[in-house]
Amino acid sequence: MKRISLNENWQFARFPDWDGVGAVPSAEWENVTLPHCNYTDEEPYHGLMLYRRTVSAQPGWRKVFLEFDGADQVCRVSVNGIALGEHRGGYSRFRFEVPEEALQEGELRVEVCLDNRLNPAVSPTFGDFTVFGGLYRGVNLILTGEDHFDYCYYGTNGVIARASVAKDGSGLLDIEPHVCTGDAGARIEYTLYGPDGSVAAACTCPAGEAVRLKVERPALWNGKTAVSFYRLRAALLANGAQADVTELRLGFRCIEMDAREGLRLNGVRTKLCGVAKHQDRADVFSAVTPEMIDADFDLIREIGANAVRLSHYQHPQRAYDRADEDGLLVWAEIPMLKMTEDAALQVNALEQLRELILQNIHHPSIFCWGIQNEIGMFRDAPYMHVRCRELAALARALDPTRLVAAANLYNVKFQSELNAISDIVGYNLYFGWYYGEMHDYGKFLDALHTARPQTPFGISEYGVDANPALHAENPACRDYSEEYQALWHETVHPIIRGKDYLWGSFVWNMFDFSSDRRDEGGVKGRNCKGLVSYDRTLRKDAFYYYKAAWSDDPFLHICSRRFVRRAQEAVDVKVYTNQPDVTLYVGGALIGTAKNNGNGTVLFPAVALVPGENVVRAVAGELEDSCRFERVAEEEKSYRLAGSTSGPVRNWFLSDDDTVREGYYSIMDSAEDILAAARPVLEQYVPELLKALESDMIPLTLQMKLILERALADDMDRMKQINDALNQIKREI
Ligand code: GCB
Repeated sequence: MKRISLNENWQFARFPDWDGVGAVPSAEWENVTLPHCNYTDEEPYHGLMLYRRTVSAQPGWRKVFLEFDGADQVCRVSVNGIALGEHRGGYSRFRFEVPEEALQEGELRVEVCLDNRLNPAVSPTFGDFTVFGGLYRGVNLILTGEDHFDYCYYGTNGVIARASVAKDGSGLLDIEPHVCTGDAGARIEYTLYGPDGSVAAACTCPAGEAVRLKVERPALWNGKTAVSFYRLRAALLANGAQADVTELRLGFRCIEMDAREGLRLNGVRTKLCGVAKHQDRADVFSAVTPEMIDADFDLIREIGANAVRLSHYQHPQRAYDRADEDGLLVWAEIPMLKMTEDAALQVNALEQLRELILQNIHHPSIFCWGIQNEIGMFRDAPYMHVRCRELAALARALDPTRLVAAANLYNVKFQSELNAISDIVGYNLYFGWYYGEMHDYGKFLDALHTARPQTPFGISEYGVDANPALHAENPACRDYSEEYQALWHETVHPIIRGKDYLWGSFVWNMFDFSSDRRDEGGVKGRNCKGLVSYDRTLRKDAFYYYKAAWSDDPFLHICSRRFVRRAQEAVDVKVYTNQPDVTLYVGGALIGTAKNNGNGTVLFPAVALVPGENVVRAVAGELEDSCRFERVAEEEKSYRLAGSTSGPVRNWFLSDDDTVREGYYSIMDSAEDILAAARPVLEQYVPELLKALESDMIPLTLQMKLILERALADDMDRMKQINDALNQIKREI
């Protein structure tokens, strides 16, 4: 097999509808190089796109395939006017064979039509991330002879290799080959090379047969402790010659999960200290290069995480490769975020799950396949349970060696079926941001574990937004300040760390990411829960909190360094570090030496500032960090979110006791219950919101109070009127 990049010399145009494909005016064609993403923040395009280029076919070419590493999201391909096929789903690899008659014409006119409009039959149909569109992962040409591995088998290399460790410690490699050959006697020669390059196992078998290779005492892929790789080479022997060769890098390791003790990697208890990531970043959006992916993983290595949730869809191969190399355990998943009753959507979800698993099954880093994220946001209905069981069954059938995972949001009832289908469950928890207080984690997690002691739970997401231009001396919920994010993680992480029954957690999110539906915290189109900025140039303070908790690389970092202009006479100076103590100087004068509190933090309370410039210097042995604060007469307005009513959590206008009337509805009920019992109240007071609720724009399982707080901002009078009206409607007993 030979691969040739086709990334150069494309033309790109938007067009109005499928019938208008041939009618794009020539002035509207733009020359582009792949990977290409057509999205901009100013113009988030959701529509039809066309890419075209020509390729001159060489006389010796026998079998030719077009390879797409991801095309967002419904993609139709034709060559010389002959339709090759359609692929649905923006994140997996797929290939189409170029037909003989096109090859004979000598010139291949390749046309790729893409549609990234919301499509009820293609996942995702909802989500807090942008569906960018485009040929954003490049295109290749694959050339083979007449006999070859089946490169069109769900985008794989035609060799599916499942590695596992048997009870006696030996490594088992179950190989399922898929070939295209006219030779009934074709055979495959398998050679498995060990980490040192020597042959660990080998055999030659009929090409249609599944095979098991055994390695007596394999060197294990052991996460961050050590990674060992094996290389499988499969050579197809057909018609008396070596017809095709394909290779896979893989590893042997054993993952076990226990509801009381969490995860074991190769028999050793390993708590996952993870971060989640989306694929996109500033300027290029989804069209990231391998170098950019590497830079992201360098930051994940720097922070010291041992796991990564590659959310909420299949990522490019480079990401899984890096996770393999860095010893990170990966939660891999399909983009299933809203499960409607549309049967075609389920067909597509199953297809995307099959592609995810078959294309990535050889990566030792992947420990689970995620089948859904927060589908309980909209409802928790029996048809969803049936479909999740179908997805879980497919994952288990394709890959009996891995766990099936699901991520639920906090209001999924503990005894819900949604907690009973997968092997492990993660809760996405946002106490102290969307609801509740940051200290609520402990209570919630213990109650969850007590209610379902048999289910292995982890935290699949937790985090809060921070805009690093915003600052607060007294940080408070939803002020979007860098300080609140840091304080929040400092508070929440030790609670999570202290729960031995949790298999682990993933910070939401390692990086800010694009979400074209958002406009908050002073930044449009972004989710700012990242520990690192969208352009990757800025590590927020919370990044260093985790670095102190997870990394052994000695460092220290003075917090709030962007909070330069200070109106206070004295300020608390906080240093994040993994060193035992830190000495602080301000303007050259020694302030003192203080101890690490065991949570990565050294605090110097009430450090006096002189008017004007104050150079702050923190020292721990050889390590040093410095920044400058400027004492000013008045508070710097730009540090606060425009229009915010300053700091503290928005206070509710009534206590819960005044809101709830025994035996009657109130805003403390779920939107679902209120819609069923008191729709006219919503129609009278909030008709727009009612529309949004009825068109599935807002999760119905959320408490009405939370929804109203967001929808009505500070219009407490209207909220009170609604509550009063609900208080008149009696509950059916
Ligand atoms: C979630 C979702 C994730 C969002 C996140 C948030 O629970 O799973 O996709 O981005 O919350 O920031 O609200």
